[in-house]
Amino acid sequence: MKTIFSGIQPSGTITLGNYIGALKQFTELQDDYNCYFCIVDQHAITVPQDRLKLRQNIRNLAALYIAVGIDPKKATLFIQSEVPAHAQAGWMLQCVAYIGELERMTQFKDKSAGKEAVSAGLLTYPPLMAADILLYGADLVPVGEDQKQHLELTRDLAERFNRKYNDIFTIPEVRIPKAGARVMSLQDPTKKMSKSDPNSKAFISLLDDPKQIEKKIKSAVTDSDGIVKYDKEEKPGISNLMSIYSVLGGLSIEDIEKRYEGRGYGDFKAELAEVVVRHLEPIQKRYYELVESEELDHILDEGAAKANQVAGKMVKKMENAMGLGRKRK
Ligand code: ATP
Ligand code: LTN
Repeated sequence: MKTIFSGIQPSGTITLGNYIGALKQFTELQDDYNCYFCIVDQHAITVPQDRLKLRQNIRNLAALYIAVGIDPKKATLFIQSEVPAHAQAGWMLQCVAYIGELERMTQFKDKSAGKEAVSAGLLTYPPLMAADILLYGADLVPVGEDQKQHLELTRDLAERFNRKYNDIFTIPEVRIPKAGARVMSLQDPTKKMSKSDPNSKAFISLLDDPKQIEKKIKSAVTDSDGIVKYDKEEKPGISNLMSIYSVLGGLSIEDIEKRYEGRGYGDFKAELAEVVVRHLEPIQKRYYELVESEELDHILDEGAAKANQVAGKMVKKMENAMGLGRKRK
């Protein structure tokens, strides 16, 4: 069985973008792959976080992973900071990465733009991400399109390490979903929907209640011609809403165009809100059962134990390859 690794930052409430771009794919893959799904809290502290909120977000994200359908019997679910191998391997890979290539990452450029105090961690984020993936020998990494560049760098670092030290890493492939790889902001359809957007109208959280969902969809920015037609360039707002409809409502884009022919955006938006609410209802129910439960702690304890075992072995291999520490039998 091939191995999959992916991670989500506990940096806010999970959005429809995270769900369509990442979580939903995960549930479809767990039957056919040996899966590791990680709550990457060490990545989240590359930008300022409130400690109490971070703690809560970690728990919420763990509960959401399971609420959307990740089965802990099939997949390993764990918290990054509970597996020290990530920080260890991250450091070693920082020493393999070049500053120049890290400075070229668009996520670094976006997140550091205009900021006075930028943490060194924001720059060295990709080697930590590479560590996450390489520690488990992942063959495949399902992510949204925004992470493609980080995956390319991961492959470069793995190849460089294999060449320079010892051939120990599997070179991972990226897996981008066909539909919904990039869900856009509801307020600015040229920007990706992001859970750390300061304007909460820009995203739908998986935990929003029906009223909030309806409101946010109603106030989503579209054009003014009132024709429900998919055209990403000329009509990015309505096209984004149509993509969401298509993925969650199970209709093709053509079917949606036919269905709303001659009807305005009002009708379309009202029905899209219904589709989203219906899709999220069972997820939210399961989430509230889980979030404060002991069951969740058991799952995370078991996940960390399994991950520590696998990742600890790879750290030893890396240290051996680089000549760190003492020789052991
Ligand atoms: P932040 O706003 O804190 O940077 P984020 O919302 O971009 O966070 P991440 O934790 O960085 O989310 O990403 C988790 C996963 O969700 C990744 O696989 C990422 O590619 C995917 N993802 C994030 N936003 C979107 C989006 N708008 N459309 C599709 N996939 C997305
Ligand atoms: N960088 C990713 C989160 C992330 C990740 C990973 C994704 C950290 N480590 C390993 C896949 C595999 C993000 O910002 N979305």
